[in-house]
Amino acid sequence: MNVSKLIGWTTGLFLGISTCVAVPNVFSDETKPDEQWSLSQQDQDLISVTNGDILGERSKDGVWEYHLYTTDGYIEMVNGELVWVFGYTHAKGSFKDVGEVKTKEDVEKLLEPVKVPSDPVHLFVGEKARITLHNTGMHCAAENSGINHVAHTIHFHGLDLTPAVDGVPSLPVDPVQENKSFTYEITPQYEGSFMGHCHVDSFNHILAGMYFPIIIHQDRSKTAYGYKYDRDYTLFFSELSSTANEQLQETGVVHGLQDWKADYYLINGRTFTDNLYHPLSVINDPRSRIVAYEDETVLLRFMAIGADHVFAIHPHGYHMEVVALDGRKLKSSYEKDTLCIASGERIDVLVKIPHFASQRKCLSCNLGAGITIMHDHNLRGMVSQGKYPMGALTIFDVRSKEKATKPDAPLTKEKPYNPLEH
Ligand SMILES: [Cu+2]
Repeated sequence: MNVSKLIGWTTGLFLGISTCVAVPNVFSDETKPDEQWSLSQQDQDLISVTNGDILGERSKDGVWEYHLYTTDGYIEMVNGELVWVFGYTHAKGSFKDVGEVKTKEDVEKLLEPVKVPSDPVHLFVGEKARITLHNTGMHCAAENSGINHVAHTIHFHGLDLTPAVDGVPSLPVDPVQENKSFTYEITPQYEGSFMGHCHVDSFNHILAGMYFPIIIHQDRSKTAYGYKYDRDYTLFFSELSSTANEQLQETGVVHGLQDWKADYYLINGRTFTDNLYHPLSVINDPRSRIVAYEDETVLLRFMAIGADHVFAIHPHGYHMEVVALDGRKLKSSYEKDTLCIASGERIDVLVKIPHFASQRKCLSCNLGAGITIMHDHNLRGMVSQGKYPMGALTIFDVRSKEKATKPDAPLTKEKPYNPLEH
C-alpha cells in the first residue's frame, strides 16, 4: 500500500475508530470505501498510531527506512512575511529515496517544501531504522554567502545512542557534506517523545530551522507510557529570528550573535493572529488545533527549542496531568495548569475532557462554546514582530460526540464558527 494514498482519508478513518459512532457521508468527499476495505489490520493500526503522519518505508528485512534531505526555502508567516529558513524535508508524499538532488529544480520537483519544524519521524521500540541524511546544499542563499556548502548532521536528541550514530560532527563520524549522504542505523530502546536536530554550528543551524519531532511508539496501540489516549497532538514550541536568518542567507554570518533575538514565537512553525480565519494561523493548522470530543483523553506531546526563551504553557479551562518528562514515564504523575518548557525539553501531558466541555464558554477569550485557548504565559512569547497577540497560542476545540463534525475543518469566512452547531 502506498503510504501517501493512505493520508487523504486518514482523518475519516481515525474519527470513525475513535468516536465509535457511525458517521455516514460526513467524509464523502474524501473517503474511498473500496480502498479503505482493502487495508490490512496492520496498516490500519499504523495509521491510527501515527495520527495520519507519513511513515517511512519498511524494507524486506523489516527495517524502517527514512530518507531526509536538507535544503533551504521560505515559510510564510501570518503577516505575509516570507522568512528564509533551512532544514530537513523529504520526498513528495513519502520518505522514499528520490535519487540525485543537486539543483533548485531537483528540489522543487522531487521534495516537499521545507517546513519548520520538519515532519515527525515515527519509530517503534525494538524495530531497527535506517535514517539516511542527504545534504542537497542551499539553493536560495546569496552566491557568496558562507552558508553555502555547509555540512549537516542529525543528532537524535534524547535517544541513548553510541556517538557514531548520534550526529555530533567528527565524534567520530564526519558531518554530511554537500551532495553526500550518511545512514544512521538505530534501534530505539524506549518509547517516548524525542527530537532530531542538526549538530553542526548548532546555534545557527538549529535556530534557522533544523529540527523535527521523533516519536517512538511502544507498539501499534494508542497508548503512551502505559496510558491510553484517544487523540494525540505534538506541539513544537520554537523561536525564529527572521533578521538572523536573512543575515545567514546574505552573508553566512549573524552579526552580534550575543544579541540574537527571536521575532517570531511559534507552535509547529506558526503564530496565532487575531484574525481567527487566517489560514496560516496556528489555530487553523489541523496538527496544532486541539480538536477533541467530550469524555476523551488527549495526549499532548510538548517540545521546545530556541535560544533562551522558556515557554510557560497555560491552557484555559483545563489542568494537565504531566505523565512523562524527556521521554521517560514519571513514577507518579502530577497536575499543572502552567507548565514551563525550555529548549531541548519534551513534556507529555494528558488532558481529560469533561462531559460538559463542548458547552462551556471560556469567559476570558469568549471564542465560542467548546473553544478555549492555550498560550505562552511568558508573554514575550505572545509577541511576534512587535505585535500582540501574535505568538504561541492555540485552541482546544471540544465537540459533542452526538453531533460529530469534521475535526480538522479550518475556520473560514464562508463558514464562520457557529457554536450552536456543536
Ligand atoms: Cu546543519
